[in-house]
Amino acid sequence: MKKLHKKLFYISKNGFAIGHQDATSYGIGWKEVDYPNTIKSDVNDIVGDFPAVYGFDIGRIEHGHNKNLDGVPFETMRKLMIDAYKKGGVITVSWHADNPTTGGDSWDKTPAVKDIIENGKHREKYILWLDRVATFLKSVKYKGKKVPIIFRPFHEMNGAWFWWGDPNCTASEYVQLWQETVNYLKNKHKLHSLIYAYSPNKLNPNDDYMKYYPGDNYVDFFGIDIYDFNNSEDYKTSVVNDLKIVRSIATSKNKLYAFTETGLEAIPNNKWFTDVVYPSIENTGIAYILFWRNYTKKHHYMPYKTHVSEDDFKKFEKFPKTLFLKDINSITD
Ligand code: BMA
Repeated sequence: MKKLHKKLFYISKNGFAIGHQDATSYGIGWKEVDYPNTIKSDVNDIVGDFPAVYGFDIGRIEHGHNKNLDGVPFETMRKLMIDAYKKGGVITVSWHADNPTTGGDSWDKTPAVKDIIENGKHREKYILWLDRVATFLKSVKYKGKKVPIIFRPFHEMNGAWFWWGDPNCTASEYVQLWQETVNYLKNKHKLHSLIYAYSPNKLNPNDDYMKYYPGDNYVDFFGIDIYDFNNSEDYKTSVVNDLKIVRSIATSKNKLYAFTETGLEAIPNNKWFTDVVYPSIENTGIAYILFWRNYTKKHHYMPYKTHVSEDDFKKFEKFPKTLFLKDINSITD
């Protein structure tokens, strides 16, 4: 974990690592199972290098299912995490947990946080869920040691779309859930290979970035999620403003920070990476930027071969601060 922290620090001094959610699990027109003995990624198919940061989501691990909410088998996920780590990549994990009160998904807004914190009526169930999370994360090992992971649970809590978001729980319930989760994973499971990342969504005018902050002893890393909803001017303004806030808070606490989720769905603007993203993040000091998943031709956030943004992404890759897998290997060697 200290090594990962150091690595992220060096990365942030040289530029920012480029990340992709489910980069090697699937892409447009392919799945990992179709390539049993090779590691494939849409990014690599375009620029001849892999992402430096690998996002995975463990939603449904809580039930002991063998596939996550997007159909990725946990066996595959573990294999891909270890492979990425072995090659010098950074692993980050989000958790789109189902609603423990109703059995619905993460987007089921029925209040549930109050039911799973201490003395809540579904507390036991939540403890079992955490046991399953811990068992899986502990099983991700390379050369006998646990792979360090940036763990980003209960993200975008200032938005209204998840059961752990505002107004579906109070800030103090949220803080309690976070603290109890961290304590349980550390004390009961001796899981010390996680860097805990706090990542609200884009700040609306009256939002306070710190409203749900669980405290310096419970958060190691800061982030923010901002998407471009086909309004690049708004996006740029938010990215610059919000990352300034994240930077000043993180720096004052001596912690690192990243742009933990972003994207423009289907990337119809063929200059988006070079004209919109790069200038907005160039001087922010982030350790990485993570683009969301490539699921279908309508729902993807990285280009793929033949996509209109392919050339723009190639230019983006050549920019001095964009760091891919080969770049971060040379930094840390
Ligand atoms: C969302 C969408 C969903 C997906 C979820 C978790 O942003 O991509 O389709 O299930 O993330 O990966």
